[in-house]
Amino acid sequence: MRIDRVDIIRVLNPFKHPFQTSFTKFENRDALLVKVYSEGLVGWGECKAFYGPFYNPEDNGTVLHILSDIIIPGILHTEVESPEAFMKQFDYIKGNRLAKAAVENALWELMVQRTGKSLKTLLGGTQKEIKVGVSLGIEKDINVLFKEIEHYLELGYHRTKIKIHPGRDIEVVKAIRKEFGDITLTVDANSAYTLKDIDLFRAMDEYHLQYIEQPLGEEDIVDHATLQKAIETPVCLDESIVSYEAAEVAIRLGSCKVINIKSSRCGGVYEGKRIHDLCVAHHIPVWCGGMTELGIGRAQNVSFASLPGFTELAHDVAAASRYFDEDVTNPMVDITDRCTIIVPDEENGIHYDVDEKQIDKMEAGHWI
Ligand code: OSB
Ligand code: MG
Repeated sequence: MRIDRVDIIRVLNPFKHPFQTSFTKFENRDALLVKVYSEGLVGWGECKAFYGPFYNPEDNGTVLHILSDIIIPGILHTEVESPEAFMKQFDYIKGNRLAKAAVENALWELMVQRTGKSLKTLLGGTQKEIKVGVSLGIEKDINVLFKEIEHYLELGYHRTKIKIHPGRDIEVVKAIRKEFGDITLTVDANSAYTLKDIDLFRAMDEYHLQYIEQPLGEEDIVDHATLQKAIETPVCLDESIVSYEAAEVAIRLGSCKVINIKSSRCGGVYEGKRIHDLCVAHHIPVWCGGMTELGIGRAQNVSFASLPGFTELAHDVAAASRYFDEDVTNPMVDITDRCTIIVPDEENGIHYDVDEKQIDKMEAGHWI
């Protein structure tokens, strides 16, 4: 693929309801989109970074630098054979995987257009539809949280995940169990605890959570192994799984029993698939995580989650309307009455076209 031109477009899409986590409160999805022009075709990639480095060490500012000063000059007016070749070319860049993934994702879109095959087919996806779960932010008033849980249970979401932080954890879990009984429930701590809290996590065993997501430090793999050995509930690593190597070490040390793969955090779909394959080989259940994506990233996550290992656990790939009134694809990603999302492929003919009018409306910056 000859790369003729690459644009970076910053868009702002307001959340319907602010999303509160232990690390920040999101009011807008502030995202960089990458538009890659190649031989008459256009491939879009959505960068998953946020406006500040409070979840990933990268943010929109660092991504803009890596893309405009290093990656784009490295590919412009050259031939890039494939996403894999792109990853090999930029292997010398340490970290900065969200930046790499934004372009890598756009290259997959170009491959889809060049071959006429769906991303599902190109990746070796096998599933027709994927199961959807919901991730609920921290609410000050537990009755507001209860209303949210009730709403998504009524819609049929396959798993309820709540965000926790110190002082707002086991009591909330206990109250949810009392109110909603035996629902499929998980908690996400986004690294808000340390091994000093081991007794708290022991006590949580009583509530039979499906898993506890990222209880300890975002760079930690060793303490999570100590924690996992001390509790019954499966630990699910999210932030810590930044690469194939990290996943390999986590599996070897027994740091978790479940992995949340966010392919972009690992450099893109190509790396994400390698991690998926590793987990399948080691019988580690996986699910596809989300970062409140806009439609471009959301649709790619749906295709990624059609890989054969993603069967048991529900994904943080919700309907776009879970977060937004409007989105950058046409149609917006939506759920079925079974609370699944159909994976676009050649057979069903479903695809999510990029809606450039919406992008123009949401545009907050443009770099060529
Ligand atoms: O930890 O999984 C996370 C959102 C932003 C950053 C990190 C996380 C999340 C979510 C929401 O939990 C996932 C989604 O629905 O996209
Ligand atoms: Mg998480």
